[in-house]
Amino acid sequence: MQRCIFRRVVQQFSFREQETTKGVLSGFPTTTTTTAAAASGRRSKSSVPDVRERTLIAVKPDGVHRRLVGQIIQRFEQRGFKLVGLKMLKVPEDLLTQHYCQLRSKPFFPRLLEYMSSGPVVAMVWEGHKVVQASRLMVGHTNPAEAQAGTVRGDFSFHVSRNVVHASDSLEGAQREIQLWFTGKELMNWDCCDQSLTCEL
Ligand code: DAT
Ligand code: MG
Repeated sequence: MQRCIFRRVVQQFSFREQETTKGVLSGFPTTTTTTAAAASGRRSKSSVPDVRERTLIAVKPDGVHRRLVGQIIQRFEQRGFKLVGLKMLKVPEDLLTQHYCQLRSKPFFPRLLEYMSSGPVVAMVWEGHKVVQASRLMVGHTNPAEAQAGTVRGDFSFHVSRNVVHASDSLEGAQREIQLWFTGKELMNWDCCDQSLTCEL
């Protein structure tokens, strides 16, 4: 019995080979059955295949300078989401221009680029059920003056030009941004030890 439990935990911790499915790398929800589950014939309780959705979260230069990275990561972990990509970088201007291409005509665009390249950014990809929608709620309104207490922006910032964190605003946006910021090799497919409780609902 003990050996059986141990084997199961080891199986669940094991990394899975990087999948090249567009959806998995991009943030689109993808229906997959985990390798461990497939190997063991195990299915989620509802017999619905595991649905994974991904989003891009980035702690902006002001958040890094103010040592908020840990607290922001903690909120996503606490919520039950899974970290599948993480890196710190000085963001090149061409990446920022593409990332914010929809805002190119805005008067604040040059200042936005200047601020986003003023220091290191911590970029992350988080995975989980409806993570795009949930993370937008967790991050809060674009303008911190209107963000609710309890949200990242509502708790840590007061001005729209220094709002601490970025979160993709739609599935399509998440797909585009993840492909822009991360290569496939930088994203990790792995099973949490509590996979069946948090990821296979
Ligand atoms: P969000 O970051 O909530 O998705 P957005 O995509 O509309 O918001 O804008 C991207 C960033 O641009 C935002 O996080 C901060 C900056 N920004 C938006 N509106 C601004 C404004 N009126 N003045 C200065 N910066 C602004
Ligand atoms: Mg946006």
